[in-house]
Amino acid sequence: CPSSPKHPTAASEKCGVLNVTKITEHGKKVRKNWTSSWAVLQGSTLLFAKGQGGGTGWSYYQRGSIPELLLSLLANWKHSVKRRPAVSYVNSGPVTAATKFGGSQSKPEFTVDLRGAILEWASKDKSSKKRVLELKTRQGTELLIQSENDTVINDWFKALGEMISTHAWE
Ligand code: I3S
Repeated sequence: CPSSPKHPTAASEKCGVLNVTKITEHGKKVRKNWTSSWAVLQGSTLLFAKGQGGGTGWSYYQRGSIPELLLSLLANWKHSVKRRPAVSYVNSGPVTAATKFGGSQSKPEFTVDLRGAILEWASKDKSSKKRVLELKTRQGTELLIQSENDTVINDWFKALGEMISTHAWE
């Protein structure tokens, strides 16, 4: 999984930027709020990061602005050096997807349990956008996941589908 400058420690099966909105939470319809998020797929968990975009190294990278990317990486590095504890991470507890997910730099906005989830291409009545996946979890959350890029969304469809079938009976 390619790491982003903002999430250099994320080690996972797949990650990248996706547009996402919840449409149902705990079985109840919620208002759409499309946001661009850094998504990480790890095992049976799909995580979305808080605060993607707006001045992150990754957004500079996406825009192709190398000088800004380098400055941002340097700023992030200085920041993480300051915040890094003197003792290393040995015996700091189990390393889970959530703790690996950007470490001290960001917290997951929300996580999705893929066990027993249903994934399909969203019908037109769910969104006017193209390339939209609909993900329904056992917990009664429904998400729409979208990308402007065909390859990106097809790859996510495949990866999520594989994860769901792998963990379906857990
Ligand atoms: O399914 P909807 O309600 O037509 O979804 C659209 C709205 O949520 C809209 O927000 P407001 O109703 O707050 O203006 C969003 O801006 C649109 O993006 C939503 O539709 P799409 O078709 O983009 O998922």
